[in-house]
This record gives sequence, structure tokens and C-alpha cells, in this order.
Amino acid sequence: MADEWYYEQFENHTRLGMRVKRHLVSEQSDFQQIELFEAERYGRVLTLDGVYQTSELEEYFYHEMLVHPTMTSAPRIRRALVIGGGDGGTAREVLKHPEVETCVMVEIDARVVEACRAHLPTIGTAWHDPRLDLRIGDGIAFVKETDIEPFDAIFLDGSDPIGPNTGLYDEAFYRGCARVLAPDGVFALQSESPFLMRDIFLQIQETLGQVFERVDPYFGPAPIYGCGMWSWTCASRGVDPMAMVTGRVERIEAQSRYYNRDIHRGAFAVPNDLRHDPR
Ligand code: SPD
Repeated sequence: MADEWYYEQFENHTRLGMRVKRHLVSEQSDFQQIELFEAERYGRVLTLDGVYQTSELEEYFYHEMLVHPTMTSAPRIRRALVIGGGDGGTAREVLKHPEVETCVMVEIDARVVEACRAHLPTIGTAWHDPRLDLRIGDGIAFVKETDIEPFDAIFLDGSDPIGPNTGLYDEAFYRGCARVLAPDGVFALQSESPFLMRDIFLQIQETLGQVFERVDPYFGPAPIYGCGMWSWTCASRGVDPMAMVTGRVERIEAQSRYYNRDIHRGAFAVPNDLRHDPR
């Protein structure tokens, strides 16, 4: 039988392919096309609308880097909010911090959660944690309308800001996040490839700057996204991401596969081509 390959194509210039061993889920939900398959080398892989979201082999780079720079530098981390993150990897990393009392997770697509719970048990290891408050619903409406107690840390773990996801990256959504963020809280989000999606990365920084006083992008590997170099961004009213809380960083780096305090410091170094030639 001929090899079967799955490809994500970036615009009209680049493709990243994986050899498929076995299909596990292939369905159109109310929101998106969900594919879950087992790939050679990468283990189980989730794609949404043709875009790689996570793989068992390398998901830890992305999830640790989205979560721990904020969780080790926010003054308080008692209450956390995850928007999106249906595979469970972001909530898993948040809940590794014992100071967290509540982690509310708002994911729009119940079918993504169900598929990931069934087929990605190594990624979603915290579904039964009593501190997790999973809500199936629209994260945009949630941050705009809820009267819940404010959060110390908010994480946006969405797909690329293309098509139906653009509402998760606009000023109105960021204002909603600021509305439910504690005064000394931190909002962290994935902010695309600063290399292959440079304009989108810069647009995210600019839009965040219209809402938050302090915006700090940081960089690291995400092997299956874009060209592999990825970015995340912390936004706040003035929290310094370099001010790591000693006990917390020591504890979490001992359990992490990629993240540690040296990675944390180095990740916030801005590459020259972004520093000197922003456009
Ligand atoms: N280019 C894809 C970016 C996807 C970011 N979110 C991934 C979800 C992993 N929990």
C-alpha cells in the first residue's frame, strides 16, 4: 500500500508533512474539521481545519512555554483562566502549580475536548483535577460578559488568527481579557511565528499595546508550527516577566522537559531583525 501523508500548507509556499500510520478521528464539528491520527515519529497528532495543533512527541515545548513564564512571574496565581486549549495540555501545565485553586477553561468545541480526552491521554492528564472548571462555550463572550472574580493569569491557547479565529486576537477580545484580569494579573497568549508570520506577530503586539501598558513577546521552539520558531506574549499592566518567584520556578523546572529559568531569561531576548527593523 502506498504511503499516506498529511500536510499542512502555509499560504502558497511551504508544506509540513507527516507520514500517517492510522486515522483515529475525522469529523466536521459545528465549528471545524477535526482530524486526529497516529503519525510516524510524532505519535498522535491533532489538526483543526488543516492546521497542526499538537503532537505527542513535541507538545511540551509549546505548552510549557505558554504557561510557565507567566506562572513563575505573576505576583499571584490563585485563579487561572484558559481560553481554548481543548487538548488539555495548557490546563495540565497550569495545574502543576500547587498555588492554583481554580482553573476555569472555556473551550468552544465540545467535540475537540471529547476527541482529545479519548485519544490524547498523555497530553490531557488533568481532566479529573478537582480544581479544573471546564466550560464549553465561547471564550469571547465569556470575557466580555462574565461577572466572575478576576483572574491572576489568563492564557489564550487558540489556533491561528485566520478565519473564524480572528476574534480571539482583536482589540475587543483583549479588552475583555483585561476586564477579567486582576490589576496585577498577566495575560499570555500564543502569538504566531515571528519569522514565517511576521506581519501577524507584529499586528498582535501592536493590538495588545493598545490595551495593556506592558507587552513582552518571547520566543522558543514549536517544531510542528510554521517554520518551528514560535512566539508567545505576556501582556499586563506592569508585571515584569523577568521577576521570577524563586520557589515557584525551582519547583516547576524540576518537573519540566524544556522550561527552566535560563530558558525563561533567554526567551525574552528580542532577535535583532525584530528589534531594529520592526516592519
Ligand atoms: N499554528 C498553530 C498554532 C496553534 C496554537 N494552539 C495549539 C493548541 C495546543 N494546545
